Amino acid sequence: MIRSAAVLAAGLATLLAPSRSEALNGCLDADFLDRTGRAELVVANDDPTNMFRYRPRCATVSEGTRIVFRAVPTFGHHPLYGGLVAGGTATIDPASPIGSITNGTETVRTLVDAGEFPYFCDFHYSQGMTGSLRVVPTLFGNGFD
Ligand SMILES: [Cu+2]
Repeated sequence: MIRSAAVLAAGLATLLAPSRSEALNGCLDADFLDRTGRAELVVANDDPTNMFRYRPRCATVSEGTRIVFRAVPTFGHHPLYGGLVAGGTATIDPASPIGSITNGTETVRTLVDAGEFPYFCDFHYSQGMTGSLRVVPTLFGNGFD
């Protein structure tokens, strides 16, 4: 009994732990805010002291969370793309569920599948306007996972 509980715990730890340990878009493991178990998360560059910073920059959410991306003043000023910034080069990931958001002030993306999905502002990524969202499975949720 104890043994099977330990195996289960190890299995859960493996399931919950990100498979990559390197920081994507400057998001170290310790930077990720736990926003699991919520229906919605707002990501916005609404810090009045630094408009080139997403809040939250790095967050962990559950599968199926609605991500509300909000731009100040608009995404025309801060075009957002799903993709990776590494070595000073930004690369759009065409498979990212975040996709591209280049106009308007608000867009919703529902992150259905588990994984890590980095994103960046195409104009200001070199100034640190980058972030990453980790999506983890919903355990004991609707029974369909
Ligand atoms: Cu920007």
